[in-house]
Amino acid sequence: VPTKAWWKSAIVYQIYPISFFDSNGDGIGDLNGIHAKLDYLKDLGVDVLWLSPIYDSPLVDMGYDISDYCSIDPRFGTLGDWDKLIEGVHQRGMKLLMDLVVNHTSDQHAWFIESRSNKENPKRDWYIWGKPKFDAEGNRRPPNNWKSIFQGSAWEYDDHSGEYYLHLYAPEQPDLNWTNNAVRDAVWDTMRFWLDRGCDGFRMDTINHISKVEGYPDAPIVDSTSIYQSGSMHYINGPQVHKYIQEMHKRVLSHYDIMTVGETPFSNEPEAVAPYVLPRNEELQMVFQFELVKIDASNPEGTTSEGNDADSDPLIYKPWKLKDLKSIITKWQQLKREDGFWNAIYIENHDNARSVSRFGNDSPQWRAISAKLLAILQITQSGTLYVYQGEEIGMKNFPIEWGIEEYKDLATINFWNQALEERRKQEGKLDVDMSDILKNCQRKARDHARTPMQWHRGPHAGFTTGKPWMRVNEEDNSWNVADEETDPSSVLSFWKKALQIRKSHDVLTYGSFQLVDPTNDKIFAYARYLEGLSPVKALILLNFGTEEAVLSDYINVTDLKGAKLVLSNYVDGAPDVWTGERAALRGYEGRV
Ligand code: TEU
Ligand code: CA
Repeated sequence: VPTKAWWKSAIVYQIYPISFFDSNGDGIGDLNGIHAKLDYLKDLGVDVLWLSPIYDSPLVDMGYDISDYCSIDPRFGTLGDWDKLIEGVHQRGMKLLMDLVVNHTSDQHAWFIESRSNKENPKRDWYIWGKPKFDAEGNRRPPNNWKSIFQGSAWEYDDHSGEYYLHLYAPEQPDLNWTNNAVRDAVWDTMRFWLDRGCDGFRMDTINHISKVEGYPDAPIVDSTSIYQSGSMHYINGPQVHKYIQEMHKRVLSHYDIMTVGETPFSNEPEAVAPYVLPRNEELQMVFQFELVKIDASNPEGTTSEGNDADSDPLIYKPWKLKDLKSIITKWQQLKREDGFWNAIYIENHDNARSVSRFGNDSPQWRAISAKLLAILQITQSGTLYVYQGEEIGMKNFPIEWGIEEYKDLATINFWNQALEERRKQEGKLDVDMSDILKNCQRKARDHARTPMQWHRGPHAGFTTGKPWMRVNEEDNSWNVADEETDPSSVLSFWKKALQIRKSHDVLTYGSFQLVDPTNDKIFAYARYLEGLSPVKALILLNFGTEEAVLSDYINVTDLKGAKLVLSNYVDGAPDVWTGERAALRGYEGRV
């Protein structure tokens, strides 16, 4: 049985501040807006808030491009507002995590401005600079062939010094050089700044990218249609990464009672992921692995990977199979439990489309029921649970009718522009059909998670009294907090109840996990066990389709008869289906 800890049983709620609540009518969510909703969050059953970045930023990548780690962007508020917020959070017995984005800074950060000012500047080596190469025809080429995760080369040429700098993400997000001791010291200082001010921990952005293979070797050519190739094998879980995180732990983390969660994209190998988390390594408490949220990402042609790494294009849709969802969840639930591995449970965040649209069914008939099914899926897994803003009210993707102009994310816009350019070149005309690309955006774009929170009926769903920075998805219908709060059968009411059930049954957080009826391709069924003086067993049955589905014979239905139904997403929770020979579940029915 895993040891207990406050950060293990905590319910974390991710806030995407710009779209949460606008307190002053400028169309941008802000810190005072979060403060105004603390009672709502407390009432929902949340213990910890994680704020996506609110630091000074040009917002090229919506705050994941930071120009000053120790100040608040004026659009979000002031340091004084932050102090007031943390006080309000602590008064209510909650905690607050900040987003630590230190693989890269903004190109507007003072460190980078100095670094690029000239080759002799002491900060030159704080970033990763490389000399140009020249091809046979004498054309200038970047130092290697790595592709940026946001399209194009991962290197940007700097005219002034005649060198390139590395940016794994956008050109406005230059990568810090972690081999430089002064860089690491500056990061530790930044962390202490927030911890000493009262912050309760960090979510660490792309923390498995911070160490690159020495010499920045070329990536193998896998995609013959492109000059730039995924260099992920040279920077994901790189050679020094554990040394750096252990240093962070020793110098900073170990001095505070805090919570830590690393983001580790494009890495699904237990042998590569577990070391960040295993307590004996003294690094992080848990990580966000990407295997489940990449389940519907396709690969560019010619690659052999399974759609789970940096080679896959997250914007091209590939249908997912329940079989894969079952095996991915089972794999992580069972991973190295005896060694203390601990999971972070999530299916939504600001980088993914809405879960009810991806894993459930967002048609009017099934939306509420399937959103509740996904709540059950999450509250019955072992690990620390993360709920994303709007998930608790069943927010869905915005409609296919919205044109590309409603999409604001640079990843979406780059994806669109690249396809547009290629097609125009290929077809030799400006007016090309982009409907399939728009369809992919409608399913997969990060934008769907970023529309303003829907608070109540009325203009812009109560998010702002001004003009929202991004269009509100559902302006005037009943999918909003106020309506759902008064409706006992709403998705919101269900989440509240479900979170209480998780909190009052340790087996759900700490129990072991056993897949049941493994070959059933309609139902995801599993059992959870907690040993101890009075052992507890929970059985979870989830039907992922609209049709009635039946459990395989070998499940002992008589065994179920003595069981107590603790949670169901159907109002008439305990019908006679259980008295029959075989247990049947109605469309999207879920039971604990
Ligand atoms: O995300 C890391 C990550 O790999 C993402 O690129 C993700 O898979 C991407 O959305 C695919 O399009 C983190 C942040 O969560 C994300 O918002 C940032 O854009 C990114 O880092 C760069 O800081
Ligand atoms: Ca505002």
